[in-house]
Amino acid sequence: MNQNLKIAIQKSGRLSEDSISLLRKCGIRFDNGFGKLKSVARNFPLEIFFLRDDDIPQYVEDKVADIGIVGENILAEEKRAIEIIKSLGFGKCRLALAVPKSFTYDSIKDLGGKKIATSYPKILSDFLARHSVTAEIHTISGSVEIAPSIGLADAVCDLVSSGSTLFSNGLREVETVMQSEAALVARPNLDAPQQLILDKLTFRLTAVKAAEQNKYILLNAPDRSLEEIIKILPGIKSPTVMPLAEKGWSSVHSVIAENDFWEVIETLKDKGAEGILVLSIDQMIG
Ligand code: PRT
Ligand code: ZN
Repeated sequence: MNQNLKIAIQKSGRLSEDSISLLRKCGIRFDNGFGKLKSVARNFPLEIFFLRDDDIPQYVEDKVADIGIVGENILAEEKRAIEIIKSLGFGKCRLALAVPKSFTYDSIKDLGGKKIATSYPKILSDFLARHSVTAEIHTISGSVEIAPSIGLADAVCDLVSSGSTLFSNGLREVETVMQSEAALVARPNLDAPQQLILDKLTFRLTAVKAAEQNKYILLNAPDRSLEEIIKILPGIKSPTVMPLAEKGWSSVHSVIAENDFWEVIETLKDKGAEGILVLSIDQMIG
């Protein structure tokens, strides 16, 4: 019996590179999907299937794959019997409503009776219903942004990341329908061996993700401000403090959150810290 866990990831598109690199950061070695449907990892019981993103939820539900990496936008539209295990922090975008610049838009009520082009008809119709707006939804599978200029629709509901596609098509974003990012999904009730492999994989993913959100910091501090500096750098348990050969100075090692990073550095400098080194962390195990 095949005891591997099967994961479906996007073959070629916006999620491919990040999905592959995330698995690699988890220490899993495999050939990428260039021209291939499937690859077997060399050092972890995982088979990787390279598929179109839209097909991934169905493949997971139908047991062709056990788990997958796919955008939450697709999961929300498809509503398959699969579970979200973990959001992965890449492929971030939003599904948004946009109107031509000439459209006078004050509130969502202005979309009542209008034609809206989208590839996400279910999410959009739920959203409109929640706001008690009735509009005509026109489902198209690609190039949604050109629909208003060719007279196919009055407004669009499409994925946006930088906003430049909307801008260059003369459209203005007016409502956020949903926020999305890539997520790890799984079929419910996996067999015990597959569940065990999934647990190992999520343990590694959690360590990689935690590491990405933190930095390792080393600095020299004058002993007179050591107490204050330690307060700014709580670390995982508490910072490591070691005396330097030069009297009156200590070396402090700690972990800081990527988010507060620059602010923390500035405060540390104000307190007299010197020789500050900041390093990336590969894995962080709680
Ligand atoms: O071939 P396959 O079916 O696998 O790929 P695809 O072409 O359907 O999907 P792909 O690779 O474009 O997107 C895969 C997933 O990436 C989506 O399901 C989202 O979860 C996520 N994602 C993140 C995005 C974007 N950002 C994004 N900006 N998906 C699409 N876009 C498109 C959007 O539709 C619009 O055309 O990019 C354009 C807008 O980008 P900005 O930067 O100009 O705003
Ligand atoms: Zn697709």
